[in-house]
Amino acid sequence: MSVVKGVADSFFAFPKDFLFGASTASYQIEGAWNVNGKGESIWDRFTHTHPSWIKDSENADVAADSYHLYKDDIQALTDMKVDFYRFSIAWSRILPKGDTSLINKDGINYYNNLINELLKHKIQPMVTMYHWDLPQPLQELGGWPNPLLVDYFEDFARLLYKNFGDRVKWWVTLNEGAEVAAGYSSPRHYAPGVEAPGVGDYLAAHTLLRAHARAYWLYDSHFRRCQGGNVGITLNSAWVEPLADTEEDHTASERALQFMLGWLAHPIFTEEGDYPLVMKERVAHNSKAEGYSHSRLPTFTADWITALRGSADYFALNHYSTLLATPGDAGGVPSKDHDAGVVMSQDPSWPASASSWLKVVPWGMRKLLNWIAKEYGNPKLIITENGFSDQGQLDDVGRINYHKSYLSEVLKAIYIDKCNIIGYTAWSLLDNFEWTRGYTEKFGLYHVDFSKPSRPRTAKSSSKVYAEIIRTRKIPQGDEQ
Ligand code: PNW
Repeated sequence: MSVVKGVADSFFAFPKDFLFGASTASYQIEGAWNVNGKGESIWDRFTHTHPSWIKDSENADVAADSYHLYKDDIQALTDMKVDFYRFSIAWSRILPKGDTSLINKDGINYYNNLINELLKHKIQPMVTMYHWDLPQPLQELGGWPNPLLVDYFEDFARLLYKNFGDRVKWWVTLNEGAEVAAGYSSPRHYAPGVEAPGVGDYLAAHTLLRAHARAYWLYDSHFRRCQGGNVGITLNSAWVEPLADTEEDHTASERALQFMLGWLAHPIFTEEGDYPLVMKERVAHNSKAEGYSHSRLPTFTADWITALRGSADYFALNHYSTLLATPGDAGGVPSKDHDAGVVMSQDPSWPASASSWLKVVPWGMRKLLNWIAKEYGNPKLIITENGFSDQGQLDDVGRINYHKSYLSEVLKAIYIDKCNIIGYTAWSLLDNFEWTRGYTEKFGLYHVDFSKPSRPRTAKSSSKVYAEIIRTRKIPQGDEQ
């Protein structure tokens, strides 16, 4: 094994056309929450109404102020010579009411300026259409559980293709639908904080999937021929390892992966389409036992199963950490966790980060990439997020070791396992607002001084190592001290 590791690390360079990028999301960095016509989003509402639900009672009203400082961000990207920059569009900056009755010219200008400045520096834009900041007026209609949002999202996507599609060749419709859906499951975790576990989350995901498919086929039928880009969807998953090497634990880990990743991936990336069979069976069974007249998991019509199948040009994956699985009672009744029936844990010997959920388990990356390749026919795949949190120190050895060790597993997946991986994105370019953890956990390759009104950016050691990896297409050897 150590021979294989040595070979992979020192002799294998990333393929010539492999893409390296860095990622951010609008609410986490932009600030300017109510500036120049921007409407309110569910995260503005959530942080303003429930400061106590955020670890440091903070919000992202200003954040890294990238709305005003985007040129500094692009300078950082240029210094690292990344191939692309993944950022997201604040829906409510462009459509303050969520619908097309009001188009905010300033919002269009902001993203035009950002895209043009990137291209000037030879950095490709990768645009996430939706990274969690739903316009509040659409939440007043019920938010994602309301199937009408399929139409609203399609209108939003059309506006983006029309305004930016001449220059944007990489689109991500939605970031982490499973986490978006969690906003309709438990009150304190994610906006909008609707408490309807095992019901609201399934309904939200059902709309999210159909909204994604609409945006995909809209591109395919009206824009692809002229614009020639790629449309995908970012899905997130931990790797789930059996707690013990027993048949039950193997079955539990497989089931956990289906409930976590298969939930949104199976309808899009398998030949048969639809939700994973194990999900349909278990949710139907539990729903019946709980006295529901229907399964809490909604049903797709045959037309929707067809529309969802194949609705992605590439697989976009966010991956950070690994969990251990054994069968058992989890979650309240009803809930998705209870439906999955898997008790999850982490090995206390795994190195920690500043985030309780994020343990450093590089081999989980390779196992997950292999699971995806096997389950979904080895799709073209871009890792759209992978990263490490600490307290924000400039000499961030933990982050350097994290990226080096995870990237070396990516190399093994490419060369030894023949997984079709074409790109990697570090989360994140900048220290930013880490949702309900506020500013207490830092993921940036660049430090941001949030105590200063000018929000200065400073390169951390990791940004220099990442630049070196990008320049040489190789992982430098040896552990950081
Ligand atoms: C991602 N998990 O969310 C998000 O896309 C980013 O906005 C966020 O800042 C980043 O990860 C770091 O937290 C995740 O439970 C949500 O494993 C949940 C998990 C992982 C990532």
